[in-house]
Amino acid sequence: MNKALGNHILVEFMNCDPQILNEVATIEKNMVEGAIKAGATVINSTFHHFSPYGVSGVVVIQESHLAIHTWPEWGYAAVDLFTCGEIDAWISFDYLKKSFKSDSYSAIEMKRGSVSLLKRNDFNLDSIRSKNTQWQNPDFYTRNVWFTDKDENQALSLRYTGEILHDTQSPFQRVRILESYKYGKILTLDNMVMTTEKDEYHYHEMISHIALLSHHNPRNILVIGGGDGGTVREILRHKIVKKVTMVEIDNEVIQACKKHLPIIASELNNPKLELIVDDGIAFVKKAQAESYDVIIVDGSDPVGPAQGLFSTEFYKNCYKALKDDGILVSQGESPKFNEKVFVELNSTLKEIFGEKYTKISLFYVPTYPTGMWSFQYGLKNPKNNSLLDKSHDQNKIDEFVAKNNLRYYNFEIHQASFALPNFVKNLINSKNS
Ligand code: SPD
Repeated sequence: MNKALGNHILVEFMNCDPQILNEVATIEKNMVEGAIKAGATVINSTFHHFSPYGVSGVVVIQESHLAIHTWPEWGYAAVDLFTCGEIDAWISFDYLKKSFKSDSYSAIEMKRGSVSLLKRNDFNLDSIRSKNTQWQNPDFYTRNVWFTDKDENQALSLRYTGEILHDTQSPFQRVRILESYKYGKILTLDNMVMTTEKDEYHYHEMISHIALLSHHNPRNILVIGGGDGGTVREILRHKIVKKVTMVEIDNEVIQACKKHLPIIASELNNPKLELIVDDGIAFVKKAQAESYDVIIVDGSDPVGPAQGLFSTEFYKNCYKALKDDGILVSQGESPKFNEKVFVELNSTLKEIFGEKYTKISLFYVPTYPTGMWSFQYGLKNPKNNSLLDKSHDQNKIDEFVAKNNLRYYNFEIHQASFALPNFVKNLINSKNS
């Protein structure tokens, strides 16, 4: 028989379980176990999930590689099992077929590197051997499992351990907590990054303190969304605040964050907080007119349960529920990642609050796609607050920042965040022309 260096099995797994094909951590585990069962030595694994669907990954083994690309929406996985030596890749094949619950498949087996067609080179083995002795095969393999938050053209990837600390499908969305290497634990909703332990303060300080330190007397605050608790934690640093009402639709988010992100969720049991698990859109619709000094919309992106948080009707109801000198702050999306929603929200707020009383502030979140994010403001009436006239009391802000050891927000950032790059000005103005 013609001798070959390697054996390559190209597999089409069809009618697989679509859920499994969309689970990057499960697929990585199955591929690594499939390799080990065949007797291979695993060196390294690199796996990515693509939002919303699909996983790609490779397990490098001492005896070549196993690779996979999945299309969960088609129940399909393309798998390459490339081995050399005595490894029987059909063992991996059987294991993966069972793991992915595939009920139909096709496979082609090819010999790679036909020895009769190749010419062997002679190396100076002595020099190679002396280098080889310096390399030691690690006792453990290196895992490269990546979480990716993306649209069809750009992405943000975070490497995580492959362990999923929490994973539930609530009636509204998939709630997961992953352990990343660089940013600690990450809360993801429907495969989008919501917050991480290491950079959450960028978002939570900015969503709260600009409005609360601009308003002359912020006593009664309403938060829509914000289930992780970070926004409430920041609001409650302001001793002047008497009451915070938070309306979060998804109890799963609250419970997962209380358990796994206790620093972010640390004030969710504060007696000044009334925590209502309900639909924030319906809540604002029924809210009494002129009742809140500040309304903060800490929603997720406009897919799934947060879609209504970007509607004109919702903001009209917020306007009504604000006191005469009230301020609305909304998670405003990114002018580089979701231009359309960013512009639409801005024009909705302009329509309701008036162009002069609508503002945008920009800030940076390393774990959101593009890193550039915004909060958008609506002022019912410019009186009694310094958001428009920039008459902020620097001493009061400096004192507050120092007392609370804030890590992102400060006096200069407060002012500078309203300075918009020209491309952003053009974006929001093009909608009006
Ligand atoms: N793509 C991220 C949008 C941010 C949504 N809110 C984050 C919640 C933090 N409390």
